[in-house]
Amino acid sequence: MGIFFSNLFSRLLKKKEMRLLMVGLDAAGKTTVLYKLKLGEVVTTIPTIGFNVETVEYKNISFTVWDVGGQNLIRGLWRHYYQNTKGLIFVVDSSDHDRIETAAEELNAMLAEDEMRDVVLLVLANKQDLPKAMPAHELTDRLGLHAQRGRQWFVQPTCAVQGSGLYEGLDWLSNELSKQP
Ligand code: G3D
Ligand code: MG
Repeated sequence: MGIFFSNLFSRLLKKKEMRLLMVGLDAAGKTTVLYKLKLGEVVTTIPTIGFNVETVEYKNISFTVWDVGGQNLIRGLWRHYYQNTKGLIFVVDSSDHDRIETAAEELNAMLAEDEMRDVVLLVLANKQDLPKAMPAHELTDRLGLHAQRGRQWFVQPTCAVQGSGLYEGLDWLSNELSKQP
């Protein structure tokens, strides 16, 4: 799996630096995705209480990962990570009907930030293996993605524990980012 993803990102290695953020509610599957990619050592840091950041550096590409949801007080601290972000990966637990609205609010609040204006959005519709998983088209609706005019976005169904869909999603993202000047 590691080599698979390394090859995938080779297009982006021509760029000077590439910062990708991966966020989503807790238990969406972000850490699982990060480990599945096997790009390198996952480093966990806690910049402040309750704000846990995982990072993986792969050549000139950095992945920065944290949980969003219900932490209005620390939202301001996230801005530090927005700078130079080219791609946002939003991971959602497709089977979590109770929290899909919260997920939508968090996603839209982040996309409304000035620094995120030109960011390309990949949504990983994770946990598709679970019986009550919402399909991609329903998540697209519930997340309000059609209102994202002028932004490149894509919803990829995934099952992070099996690794399925991750390649396809990241291939799309890498392709979009390599088109950018
Ligand atoms: P987070 O980093 O977004 O908080 P994690 O989420 O990666 O820690 O995943 C939370 C739980 O969801 C984990 O279960 C993990 O194994 C599970 N999970 C992740 N992706 C999938 C998936 O695609 N399908 C299913 N069925 N489960 C998934 P545990 O039991 O370890 O808490
Ligand atoms: Mg995690």
